[in-house]
Amino acid sequence: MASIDDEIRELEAEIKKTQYNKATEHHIGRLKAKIARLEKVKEERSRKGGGTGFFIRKGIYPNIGLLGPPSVGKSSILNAITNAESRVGAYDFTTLSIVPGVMEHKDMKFRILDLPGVIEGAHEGKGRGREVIAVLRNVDLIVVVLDPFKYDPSYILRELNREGIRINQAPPKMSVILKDRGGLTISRGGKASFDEELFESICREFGIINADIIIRQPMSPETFIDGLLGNRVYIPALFILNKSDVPEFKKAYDYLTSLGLEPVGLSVVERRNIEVLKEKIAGKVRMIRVHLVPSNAPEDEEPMVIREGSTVEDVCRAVHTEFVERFKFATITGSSVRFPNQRVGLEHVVHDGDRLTVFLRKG
Ligand SMILES: Nc1nc2c(ncn2[C@@H]2O[C@H](COP(=O)(O)OP(=O)(O)O)[C@@H](O)[C@H]2O)c(=O)[nH]1
Ligand SMILES: [Mg+2]
Repeated sequence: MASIDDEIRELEAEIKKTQYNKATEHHIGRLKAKIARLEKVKEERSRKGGGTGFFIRKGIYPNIGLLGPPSVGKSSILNAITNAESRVGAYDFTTLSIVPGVMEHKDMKFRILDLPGVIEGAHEGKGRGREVIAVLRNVDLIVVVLDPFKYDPSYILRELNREGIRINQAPPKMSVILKDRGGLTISRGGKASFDEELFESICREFGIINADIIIRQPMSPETFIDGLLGNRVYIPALFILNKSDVPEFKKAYDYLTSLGLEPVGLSVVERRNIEVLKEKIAGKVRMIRVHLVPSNAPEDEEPMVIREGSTVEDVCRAVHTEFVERFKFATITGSSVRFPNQRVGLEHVVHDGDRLTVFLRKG
């Protein structure tokens, strides 16, 4: 019996040999839907098998993953932008060695993750690439590191894509309501434009026969499939071209620029553009400010600058683990709650400008 990978490879080969034109557009769209469905089956199976098991606790610092081929300078970059004491054995990724470090910039802190190099063919199980890429599903920014000797980003972009990671892209503007009966309607809202017949056959490919779907933007079949599957993650990315001190740099830089990737040129050995890199990283991550207000003193201190999406638990843990262990409840005044001093639990997600007071059990 052909494995799922074989089937996917066959479908991909068929897409490759089919000329793209008006007449074959539908055929290609359906082949892509078939591939997406097989990828989904594969993913569900591997999840049942326990998955890869690497997992990043999100915390209050944004997580930044350094991704790239081996020996382009990822570890050198980690050393250049983080302080040495922040890199010592911070946490345990057991078999996959990921070295974390903390980068400070202005009043913000970022957790930088130096990941093992990814080689071509990772998705088919070469190296530990698949696991490395899977870790990236949980980061706040992907920094793709290349150098003038390995500057072709295409396989890395392909690996990200196959793991369901969409970079520098917004989630599709569409909604899907599944129903028990009534058939399929795909309607337009706002600036929508799409191929209705093709989208219907993509739905059939996924077994969706009763649903109301509303599309609110001009949409390609790929984006439509992403929206139907709903398990894609949308993460910003930054492209670095390291080793600007070597003569081969310019050609590689021009090439990446021609792809529209806006690379940041860098030389770690000559310490060129290190501050620019920090600035760019900080600029790509969404941060919020939260004020911790002690219950017995109304005036607030310097706000904490933390990653968007942090919870009360993340904030408490950052102050002291006791704050989590002895946590009774917290009160918040701000946009994350409906009324001032509303009581919230550890799982509550805080917003920019929130004023937070934590109440602890007597220890
Ligand atoms: N010429 C040049 N070499 C560099 C630069 N940064 C790192 N290297 C060298 O590239 C090699 C690989 O670096 P490393 O940080 O271990 O790469 P990693 O495998 O991506 O972590 C080492 O020999 C570094 O000294 C740079 O800016 N310029
Ligand atoms: Mg390294």
